[in-house]
Amino acid sequence: MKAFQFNEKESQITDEKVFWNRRDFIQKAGIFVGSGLISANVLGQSENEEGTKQDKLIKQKKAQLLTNQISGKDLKSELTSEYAVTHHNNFYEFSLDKKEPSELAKNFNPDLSWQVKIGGEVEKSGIYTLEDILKRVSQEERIYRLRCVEAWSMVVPWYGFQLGHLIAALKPNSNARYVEFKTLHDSKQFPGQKRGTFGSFSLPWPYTEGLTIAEAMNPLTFMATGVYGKSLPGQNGAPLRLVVPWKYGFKSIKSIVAINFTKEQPVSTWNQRLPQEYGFYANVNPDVDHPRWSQASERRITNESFWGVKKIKTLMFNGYGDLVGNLYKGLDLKKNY
Ligand SMILES: Nc1nc2c(c(=O)[nH]1)N[C@H]1C(S)=C(S)[C@@H](COP(=O)(O)O)O[C@H]1N2
Ligand SMILES: [Mo]
Repeated sequence: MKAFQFNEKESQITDEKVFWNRRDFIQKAGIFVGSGLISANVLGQSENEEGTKQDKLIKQKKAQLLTNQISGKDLKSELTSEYAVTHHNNFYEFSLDKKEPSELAKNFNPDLSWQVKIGGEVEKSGIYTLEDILKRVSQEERIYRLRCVEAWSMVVPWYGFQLGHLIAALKPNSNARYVEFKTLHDSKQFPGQKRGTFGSFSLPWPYTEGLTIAEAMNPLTFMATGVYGKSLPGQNGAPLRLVVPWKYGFKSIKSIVAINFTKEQPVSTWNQRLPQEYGFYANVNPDVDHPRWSQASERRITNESFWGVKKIKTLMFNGYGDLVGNLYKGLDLKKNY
């Protein structure tokens, strides 16, 4: 199976550059119009050489820190073992058990012909194969913390691409306020989707998730195609799954077959199933407990002894507040859990 593609077509890269430049321009223009004046600084007159140099250094340092934080290289020493990442899973389409998905997914090996239907408020709607998608983006490794709402966590080296880069290439229109994702619905491949598999407990299939467009465009938001340098195993959401590291794990929907740009807030499967326990936002927050347990700390899984790891403090936004905190300014995070 050909898993990774580094193809970047000239025209698509240009599209993306134009998109970001335009955004920058609009943001800057917005500031100037808002304040009604252009500072001497902007005209490049007021600063002496010394100040300019220092500013540059500080800027470079900040950019460096930001890059480190996004790529997660600082987490390299905390990596959860490959065995634990691929044998302790939540994937209810296979099983409610943690260990069983790794067994039951052995024959689920989708390849680059996997289809994703792009629709809604977007210019370039249509059915794309994974191969088509990977031609429009470049892939990289990102090491992220993963915090499940059940209060266990891992540190995972994903491989994939920044979702914002794909979104820019797809060109959503101005009505697109949210992005909706759906998992494959096929009970032949996913035994958990057969009626009665879980007795009285069930989820409404297909598993559906959503983000605001700003959340989806955030540089942290990632689409994984691989883990630990290999293509994604079935149990981890092959061949394409979302990774939103500042939110509880259930937002990171697996085996995606549809991406829709919508005006209205999409359904989130767990929010639909148990609205008092699971919100749409689902930001990791040590100050807002689950109705049945505390979220103040977590069990960090490091190796094959899944349950034997001591408790560590849960961080606000799972430690990514610098990069995402501004998305929630003015929002009551207790109400919008
Ligand atoms: N389609 C689908 N996506 C899903 C789930 C699921 O059951 N079905 N489980 C979620 C939960 S609760 C978590 S914690 C993560 C787990 O990802 P991992 O098994 O790769 O660690 O996947 C999320 N994505
Ligand atoms: Mo989870």
